[in-house]
Amino acid sequence: MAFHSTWIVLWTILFVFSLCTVGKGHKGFVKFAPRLHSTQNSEAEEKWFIQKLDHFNGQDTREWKQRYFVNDTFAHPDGPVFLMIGGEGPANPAWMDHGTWLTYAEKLGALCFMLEHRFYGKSHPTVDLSTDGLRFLSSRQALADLAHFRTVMAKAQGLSSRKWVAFGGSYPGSLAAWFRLKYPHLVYASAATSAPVHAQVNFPEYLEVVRRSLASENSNCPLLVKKASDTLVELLKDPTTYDNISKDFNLCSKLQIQSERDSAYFLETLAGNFMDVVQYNQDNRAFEGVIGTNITIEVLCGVMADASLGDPYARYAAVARLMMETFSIKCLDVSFNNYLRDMTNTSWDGPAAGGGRQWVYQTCTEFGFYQSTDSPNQPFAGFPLEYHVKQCADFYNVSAEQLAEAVAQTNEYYGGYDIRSSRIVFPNGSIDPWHALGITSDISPELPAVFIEGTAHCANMYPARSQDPPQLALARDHIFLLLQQWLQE
Ligand SMILES: *[C@@H]1O[C@H](CO)[C@@H](O)[C@H](O)[C@H]1NC(C)=O
Ligand SMILES: *[C@@H]1O[C@H](CO)[C@@H](O)[C@H](O)[C@H]1NC(C)=O
Ligand SMILES: *[C@@H]1O[C@H](CO)[C@@H](O)[C@H](O)[C@H]1NC(C)=O
Ligand SMILES: *[C@@H]1O[C@H](CO)[C@@H](O)[C@H](O)[C@H]1NC(C)=O
Ligand SMILES: *[C@@H]1O[C@H](CO)[C@@H](O)[C@H](O)[C@H]1NC(C)=O
Ligand SMILES: CC(=O)N[C@H]1CO[C@H](CO)[C@@H](O)[C@@H]1O
Repeated sequence: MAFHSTWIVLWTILFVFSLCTVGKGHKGFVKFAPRLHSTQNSEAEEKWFIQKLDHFNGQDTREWKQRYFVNDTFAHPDGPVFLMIGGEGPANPAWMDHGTWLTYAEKLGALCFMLEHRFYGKSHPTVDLSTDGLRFLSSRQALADLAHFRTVMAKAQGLSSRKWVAFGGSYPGSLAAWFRLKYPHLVYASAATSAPVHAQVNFPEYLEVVRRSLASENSNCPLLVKKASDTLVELLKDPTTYDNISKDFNLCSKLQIQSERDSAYFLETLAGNFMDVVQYNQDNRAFEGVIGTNITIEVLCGVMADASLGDPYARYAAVARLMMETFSIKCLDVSFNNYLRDMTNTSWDGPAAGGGRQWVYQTCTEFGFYQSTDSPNQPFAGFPLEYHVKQCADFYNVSAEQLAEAVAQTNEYYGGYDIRSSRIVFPNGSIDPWHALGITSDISPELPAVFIEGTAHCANMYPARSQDPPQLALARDHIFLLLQQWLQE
């Protein structure tokens, strides 16, 4: 199977087993991130909640069905209610029988719900993904969905006097914090893991953290990556090298560079190998049906340091081939035009309907978060901010000015780093590139941060295992103690 047709499937399945996924809007990353090998059996049954299409227009009475899951195994009549918030991909039922939140639920006697985010997975508010319909896709509508779900469920099941606690990792981590911020009467406390609460159009810090995380493995590693990337940028200026490049990186068809976006897309795809691996380094994600979890920073930096493979450029190509092998991808499609075609397909069966089209829309209309190469303190090259911003116009007719305005409004609405609330805990991992937009030191005793040295994106949410570093186990305990203490107040 050629990479491209695989990729179409991959877009769709990528998110199936992910909860903690911000960053998968990144295309190169998306191509390699899918690590799904089997469908997990979960006992949790799909349930459906009648939801409003537009919470902010009383005249609009349209409704749709939102998917959710329940686990009442540990529910105690006086216990709290836990609500896991779905994010930018299908809600994965594997979280209904795995994950640290369930160990908390067991100790605290909690009833557990997970609500899928509108426009992702099977929760389809509109007939398709046309840009016109996507105006109902926003974090504000998603929070109002949560509020309505909380209100109706509490009434229907007699849970109004219980303390509700929200959980989420990554973008849903931000939603967990904002749910508590905007609806304090409905949610008593929140655990907002690896939450990028500050919206920012340009996010060059992401690759700076990738650099630091690679260096923490091998101080030479970022330099080798930089040499390789710089060599490739030079080669791209000379079309006579394209045959060789196509062979080295196992491209599906001969490389064609007609515009800057073609080279940007190619370079970003290759950088995506490293971004993906750093973001999820050693996270215990196998229960989600994820494969390739044995590809770590250590493995990639090992390849980059292996002189027997040739110069750094040749080693960089070896990394790309290793990733393709790991994810059973026959060849790499780096055509920007194919990407454009897929991202503008508005069908629910389309190649980007697994979440790519929706999430990039949210970045264009709310968050930015573009992982550009604009910082000098990182090893990659060739995909500047403009390349990302232009996609907002190409995919959704959103201009650079509209994007900047929307991102400013997001911070105005939620407060960014200056969030004012209480009983929200913000765990962060030191090697997770997303921590740069998160809360990394205590705002107040009521808004504590929990620092986890040496862990990646959302590490504390995954199931515990014996080889976890002690600081990760301590962080899980710390979060539990905070929740327990708050619930006793
Ligand atoms: C609820 O979680 C427990 C603990 O992981 C698990 O044994 C049980 O199967 C789960 N129930 C459902 C309905 O998912
Ligand atoms: C392509 O690679 C071959 C050997 O692998 C080398 O001899 C040749 O000079 C390269 N061609 C170009 C245009 O760089
Ligand atoms: C990762 O695991 C797979 C399957 O177990 C194995 O085939 C592959 O060689 C491993 N890769 C590395 C780099 O350890
Ligand atoms: C969108 O994707 C679907 C499913 O892959 C396909 O059948 C359809 O032809 C595509 N639409 C366009 C306009 O390309
Ligand atoms: C794009 O947006 C502008 C206004 O922002 C509007 O005038 C124009 O008609 C839109 N184009 C399309 C194709 O929707
Ligand atoms: C990497 C990082 O930003 N870590 C921070 C997480 O939060 C703690 C506070 O608990 C900070 O001290 C760390 O610097």
